[in-house]
Amino acid sequence: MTPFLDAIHSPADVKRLSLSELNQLAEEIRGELITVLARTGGHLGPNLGVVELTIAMHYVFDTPADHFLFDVSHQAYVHKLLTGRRDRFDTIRTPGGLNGFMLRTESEHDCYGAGHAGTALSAALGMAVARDKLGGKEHVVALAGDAAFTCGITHEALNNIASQTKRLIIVLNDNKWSIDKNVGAIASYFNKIVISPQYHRLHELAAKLVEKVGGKSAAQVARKAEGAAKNMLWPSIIFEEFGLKYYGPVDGHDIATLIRTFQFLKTLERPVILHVITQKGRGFEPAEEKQKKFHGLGPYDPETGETKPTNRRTYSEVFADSLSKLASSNDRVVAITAAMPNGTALDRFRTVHPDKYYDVGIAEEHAVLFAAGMAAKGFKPYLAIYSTFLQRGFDQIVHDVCLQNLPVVFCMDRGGLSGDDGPTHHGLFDISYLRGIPNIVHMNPKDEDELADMLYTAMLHNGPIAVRYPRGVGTGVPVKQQPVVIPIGEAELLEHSGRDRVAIFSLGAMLPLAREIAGALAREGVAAAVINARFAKPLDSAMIAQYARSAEILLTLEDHVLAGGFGSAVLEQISRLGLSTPVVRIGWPDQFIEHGKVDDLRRKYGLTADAALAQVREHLGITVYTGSEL
Ligand SMILES: Cc1ncc(C[n+]2csc(CCOP(=O)(O)OP(=O)(O)O)c2C)c(N)n1
Repeated sequence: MTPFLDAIHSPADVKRLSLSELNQLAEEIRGELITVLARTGGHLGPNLGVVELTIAMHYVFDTPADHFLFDVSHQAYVHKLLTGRRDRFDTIRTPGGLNGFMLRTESEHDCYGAGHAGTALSAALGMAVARDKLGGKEHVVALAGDAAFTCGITHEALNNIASQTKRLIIVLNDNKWSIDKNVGAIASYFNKIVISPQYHRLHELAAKLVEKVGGKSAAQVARKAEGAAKNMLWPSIIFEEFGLKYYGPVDGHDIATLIRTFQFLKTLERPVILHVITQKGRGFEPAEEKQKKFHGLGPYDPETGETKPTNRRTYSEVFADSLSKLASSNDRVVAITAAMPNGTALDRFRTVHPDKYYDVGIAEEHAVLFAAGMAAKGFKPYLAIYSTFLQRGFDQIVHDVCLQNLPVVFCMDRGGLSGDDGPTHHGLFDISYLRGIPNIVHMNPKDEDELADMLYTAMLHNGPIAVRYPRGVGTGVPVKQQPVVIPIGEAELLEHSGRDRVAIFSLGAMLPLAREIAGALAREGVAAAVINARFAKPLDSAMIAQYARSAEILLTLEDHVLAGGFGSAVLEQISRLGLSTPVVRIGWPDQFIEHGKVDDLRRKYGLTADAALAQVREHLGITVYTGSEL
């Protein structure tokens, strides 16, 4: 039974509720999050932590006139529930359903989309300055987690805010957690504030105030508390040095305090930061106990929080275990993550080699430079960053690693379509953005065993090198005890007949699709060679030349955008050879791909055997009779 949540069709409905009803609403939202996400998966812990905070924000401010920007926006589910999307909430992260992040096209209440960390403050400042220029009165509120303050851009924004606007509200949602424990000096600093004796004194004052006005409506509380709020809150220094007024820390689960605080902050004519303390996973015991697991996960049991165990190792796990072995035999091998020990599986490496493991925070640019520095001193840094997040380190890859030809290994997890997370997380651009840079090598393993070989190859390679592997489990092939070196730029010829009319160049984990296509062609009497291309750079020029001369058509397969991708590289090579062999390229089109199930999206966008076969047959002039023509 969710009577209060059922009655919320827009933020205006939130404003009609009394304090006790708002608290009841919070409980109903918690129940909704726990039951719906048990089926769909999603960011349960972060959202359970911001239930009261989001309710209070919608109670005090008026979106869409006022603007809320959520950093990463993985914690915006409550916002979605309060802004007219409750009826579709059970579709979240499912094909055709609500996106798991803020999306400008999804609602007028989503003024700014996100999925990557550290963007909220800068974008909010831009909106505030635009408002000031246009003479607007609306409020701009940016909510960012404590880990977002490990991002360089957050600090670049802080440096800029006070000189640009007088009205901007920043909410620091401090739950001590990134996905793993938050790391670094900023995390320790926030912790110092929270455990200071003043903080406890402030909380006693806050509690007394609530007691005094108990029984009155939240609106009355807010008005009465306006003056008192000033005394309740305690200034701290670091943000003040940036010219922002600091308030807090306040209890992020106390709706009354949050409401009166926002009412007060709203009246100020200066940029402010409110430090709010929340508990990640609040109200669901398994999530309170295992913050890391419940940050973001697939379906689970809504009673126990149990998830189905997988019996195969993921690519990430094979990566981490293989790297652990390499580090055991080589003192120079170190592993670096930008706040993703869990997602990249480097937490397994950390257990074996704590002294060779570095978590630098959500700071990808810094991570690349940090790796460059270590490489310049003779170390072999393996930098594990999702393909999509490495986009942020582009200049550092060009200017620092590749220009200086430093032996950094870029381990790009989630290379390819990421599925449920959607366009902010698909790793579909790294071949395009890397292959134009001199000195770099770009490798793509066909399976887990080849991933181990490539990591070994990278260890022996004296220059920048990248290896890209997909999300999730692989084919389940056994990984050899001792990896072997793969000659740089050498493709692997897997199936051939000497009379192949088609040559299928398959990149990475597209190999099963290549074999399926070859099998279908064989049944139609067309011989096809299957080549595991392995390298997007350097290409195996000899293999391409051989088949461009002997076959009637080349087919390239990649889990990457076609523009500037592997197939494009093959075309360039054929052009260099002065040949005109047709190349059918299968990959993602020139548009952002929505969230959904990988297989569904592959069908929709033509990354299937049928779609490839149709194009190949057309080139070969083959007509397939299905019987329906008769
Ligand atoms: C550039 C970038 N790197 C890494 C991530 C992966 N990531 C998603 S949420 C998150 C932690 C966010 O922590 P915090 O901002 O404190 O919010 P919380 O989940 O604790 O509420 C990370 C590292 C990302 N979204 N963007």
